[in-house]
Amino acid sequence: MVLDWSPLRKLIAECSDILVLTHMRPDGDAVGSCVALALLLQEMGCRVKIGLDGPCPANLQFLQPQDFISSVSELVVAEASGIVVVDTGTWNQVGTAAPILRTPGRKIVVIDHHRTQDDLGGDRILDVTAEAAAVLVARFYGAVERVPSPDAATALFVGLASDTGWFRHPNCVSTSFEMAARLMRAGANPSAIHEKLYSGESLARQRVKGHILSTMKVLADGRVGVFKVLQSDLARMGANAEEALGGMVDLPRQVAGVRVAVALYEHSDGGTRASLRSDGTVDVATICATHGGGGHRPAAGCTLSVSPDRAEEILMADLVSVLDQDARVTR
Ligand SMILES: [Mn+2]
Repeated sequence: MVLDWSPLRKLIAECSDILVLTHMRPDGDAVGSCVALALLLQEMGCRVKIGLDGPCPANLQFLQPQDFISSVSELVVAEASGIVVVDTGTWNQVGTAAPILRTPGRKIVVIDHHRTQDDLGGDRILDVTAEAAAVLVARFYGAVERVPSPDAATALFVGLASDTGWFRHPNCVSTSFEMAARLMRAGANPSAIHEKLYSGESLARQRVKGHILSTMKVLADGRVGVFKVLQSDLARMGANAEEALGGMVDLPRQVAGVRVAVALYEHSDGGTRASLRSDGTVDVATICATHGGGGHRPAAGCTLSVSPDRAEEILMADLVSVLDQDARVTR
């Protein structure tokens, strides 16, 4: 898909101070894309800050340079005349950055690959076929004829590898490997990156994994794997929600026959954060959209203001209806 980069070029030309924002609970693609874009904008002569909703996850802090990154609440926002939002395009994902986006007089550009989009008040550079936001940032490097520095190549690789599940999810395409090869030539070291991202896991995280594996259920004739993590579980295991839960939703899909994985996390306010993954045949984004969430066909999420037990009933009803319809069509 050919993208028109002119809104971003215009923003760079007009704004000397740029703020880069992304979604809440930032993952590898969010932080990697932000860092790679910030490095490029700096190279192009802009002053840049990255604003995260909350702290940068510990395993992504190696992406540095840390002085780019602050939490949104600490930012002196008045200085930034331009804002680039990366890896999301919806109000419910920008978290504490929403008031900044609503402040009049800012130029805003959204760079995203999610299907669910709101009007954030600016221009949108969107490619829903891209496997990661990092793919789009890498294409912008190409559009301005610059090669990523080793730090930027590392950040882009983290984004690409994170959103493709290290090149094994259905969104991984031949050009994902071509991009990976280019990034390696530019200085990214996959083996070192994998080590930094995934080794050094806390004991609490291993305990959460053990809890999930020993309590998950397989429902709907073996087609859906579900697990729940309650606040009391986290307290018992000494685990912090942000760091202990990332990536766990993939676990039920490792069971033979499971086409959809559902992870249900109890919020401290009693509501439930649901994260869904499918093998690509089931469109979980549409299901999540009916509950105010969204995402991609094989990976989406939503928040329900009910208990995890009730959320399970609601989502299972949705999924069984889609899976049964699907079974009738293919039969
Ligand atoms: Mn992404």
